[in-house]
Amino acid sequence: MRKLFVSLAVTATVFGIGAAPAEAATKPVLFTYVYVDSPGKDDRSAASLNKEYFRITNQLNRPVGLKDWSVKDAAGKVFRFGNVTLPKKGSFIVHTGKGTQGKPAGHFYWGSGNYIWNNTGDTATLRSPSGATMDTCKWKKVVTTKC
Ligand SMILES: [Ca+2]
Repeated sequence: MRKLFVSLAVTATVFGIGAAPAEAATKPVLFTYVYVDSPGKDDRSAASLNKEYFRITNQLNRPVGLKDWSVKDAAGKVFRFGNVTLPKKGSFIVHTGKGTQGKPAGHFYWGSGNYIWNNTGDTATLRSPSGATMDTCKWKKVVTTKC
């Protein structure tokens, strides 16, 4: 076993794998947009709730499985992804209201009966299944936030 590790270490050095690859410096998946203020009156209708949403984007050149990845607001409300895979360089949009997961393609639904993202300030936190923070997006006023 020890011999195998040594051999791998040497191989890694020779091919430069030991050095941090460019990809490691990049967040694999990050928030690229949070549409915090649903247009029109906040009447909690399905259409209005679903016009509030966030978007995450895969920065990598390979797909990323999102099973049990979660997104949390500052109040502790949590959305958890099911067994879905974010395509390489692809994006998913998660709407606040109800809908059929994955329909249309790339669209998911928090399933909430009320708004999630506070217009006047909030923080979105993306976590991997281990609980590691992968990205955060903060805002302090009514904006269409580009993260
Ligand atoms: Ca809102």
